[in-house]
Amino acid sequence: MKCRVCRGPAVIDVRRQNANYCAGHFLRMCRDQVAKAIAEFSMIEPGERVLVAVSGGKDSLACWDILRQLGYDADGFVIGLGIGEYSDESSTYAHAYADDRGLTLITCNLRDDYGFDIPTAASATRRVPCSACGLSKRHLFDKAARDNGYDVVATGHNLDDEAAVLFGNVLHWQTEYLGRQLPVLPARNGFPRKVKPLVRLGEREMAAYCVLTGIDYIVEECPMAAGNKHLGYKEALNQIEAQSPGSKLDFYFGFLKRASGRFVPEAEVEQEGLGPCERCGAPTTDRLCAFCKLVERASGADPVTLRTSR
Ligand code: Q46
Ligand code: ZN
Ligand code: ZN
Repeated sequence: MKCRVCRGPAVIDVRRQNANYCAGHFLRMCRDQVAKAIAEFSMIEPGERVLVAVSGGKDSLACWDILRQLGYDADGFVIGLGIGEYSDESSTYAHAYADDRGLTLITCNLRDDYGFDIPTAASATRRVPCSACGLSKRHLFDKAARDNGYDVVATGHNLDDEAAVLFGNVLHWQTEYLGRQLPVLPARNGFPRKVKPLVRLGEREMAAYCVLTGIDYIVEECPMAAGNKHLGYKEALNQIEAQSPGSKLDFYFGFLKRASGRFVPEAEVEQEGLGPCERCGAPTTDRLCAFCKLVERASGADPVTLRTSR
């Protein structure tokens, strides 16, 4: 196996590109792909301040690392979700990455700051944990960016994530989601732009990026993800990709190029009639936003202890 660029010994193959790379050229390819995505979708302008939503996993830490390598002014933000040992351990990795490099990591803790955690929220709302979790994360990322003067929030969603979400949305024809499934969501109502700089890179490449650059990350998956549909969609797409490398990239980028615009009007209808939440100012169609309603319901509930098999 020889590196596509220098013909030296390769350490990784990227089947989608039909190419092998040595460590140095692999890392350069990752940075180039992020730079390409940023330019292609006008994600970040020079001089803008970026807040990276960090979980302690490979994708968000690699995203933060690559943005800094590319010269962006990027700080991190981590939320203590209260998902048992998993959350404690993930936060430790996020802090270690920031401390080792002298970087700024803003923190927030659901239990300390809002009086609930994800297992308790899931039980109080009788909905799947990822629903309360995703809602809380989106709200708190926005708030942290707004409170601290960041222009852009970057998340570590990679090509595998985006292709799987698209697959789920197409399978059920969730057209209002399809209109919003873009690598960039523009700023609105005083909230920052949201960007996904890793959309051109896969999960396996992000793991390799971390290993090759010595970034320690939490390898375990969130215990509350077990059985969620997203994982099933990822597996299905992995099977297709194994038989036909490049399918995920074609699926997602083909959608962006040829179809996503058709669904934008439906997503815009959703945005109409938004006013500020009475309590926190976040955009909502109701008196209180979904996060403030969640805080009301979950903070009064008895704490649920997470049982894990670990
Ligand atoms: S942390 Fe939260 Fe994820 Fe765990 S509960 Fe679901 S959304 S799976 S990225
Ligand atoms: Zn090389
Ligand atoms: Zn609110």
